[in-house]
Amino acid sequence: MFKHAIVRLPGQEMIGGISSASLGKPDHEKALDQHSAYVDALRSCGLAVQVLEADARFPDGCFVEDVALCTPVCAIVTNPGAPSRNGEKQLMEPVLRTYYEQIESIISPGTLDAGDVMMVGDHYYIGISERTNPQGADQLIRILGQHGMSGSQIPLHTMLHLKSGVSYLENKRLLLTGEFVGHPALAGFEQMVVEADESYAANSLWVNSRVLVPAGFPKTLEMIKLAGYDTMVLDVSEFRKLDGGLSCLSLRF
Ligand code: CIR
Repeated sequence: MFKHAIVRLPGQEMIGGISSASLGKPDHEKALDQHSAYVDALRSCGLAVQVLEADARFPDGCFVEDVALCTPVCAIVTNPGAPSRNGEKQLMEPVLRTYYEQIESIISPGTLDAGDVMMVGDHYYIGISERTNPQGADQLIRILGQHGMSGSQIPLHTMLHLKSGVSYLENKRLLLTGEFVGHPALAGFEQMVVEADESYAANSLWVNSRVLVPAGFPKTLEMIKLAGYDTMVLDVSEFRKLDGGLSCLSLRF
């Protein structure tokens, strides 16, 4: 169960965030409303949510998930792979120190975005992507090993981040799409396949027995409900315009 979450408000500068989505520029006012509903949803799942202020230097700063991996025993500050985002790690480290005694770091030439890291109990799957290189993943696996946890690598071919296409819904179940369907590294799980026309909804988020699902994906929502989960639908359209989704908007631990 998660007790805490950290989020960062989207600033006006988000309109200059990195995007490959071709969905237009995000509307900042709308993004603030969606973010506020997201924070309320996390609180309704029992989390104490710390809301950080936006920092004008970082248009993508609201996607806090990428800058740290928060495990039950230590936090690992990442070394984000996009140059415009790399400095976000310096903002997060002092915040993490208020929760964790043990803080580790990924260092250059290793790069790692924690959107590429999926926690399954004490094992962590690490996507090798445009943002996360093998050195970064190796460092993370070494750090996890030092703290009694483990990790393994999954090379990505089309997805931005590992969790853009696969989410762990606990109970040995994965919600996945595209290149992850039938992937041998994920063979030990029950696979709930998200259809290609709803692939964005593969980034749904398990939080303390509830699953947060992005608005606009009825087939995926129905599948998650049918599997017995309590669901909550949230509109994150403005973050989708920047390739972000439900998981990217918080650190949960
Ligand atoms: C980026 O390209 O870094 C941001 N525009 C979106 C980050 C989304 N984060 C995630 O999937 N974990």
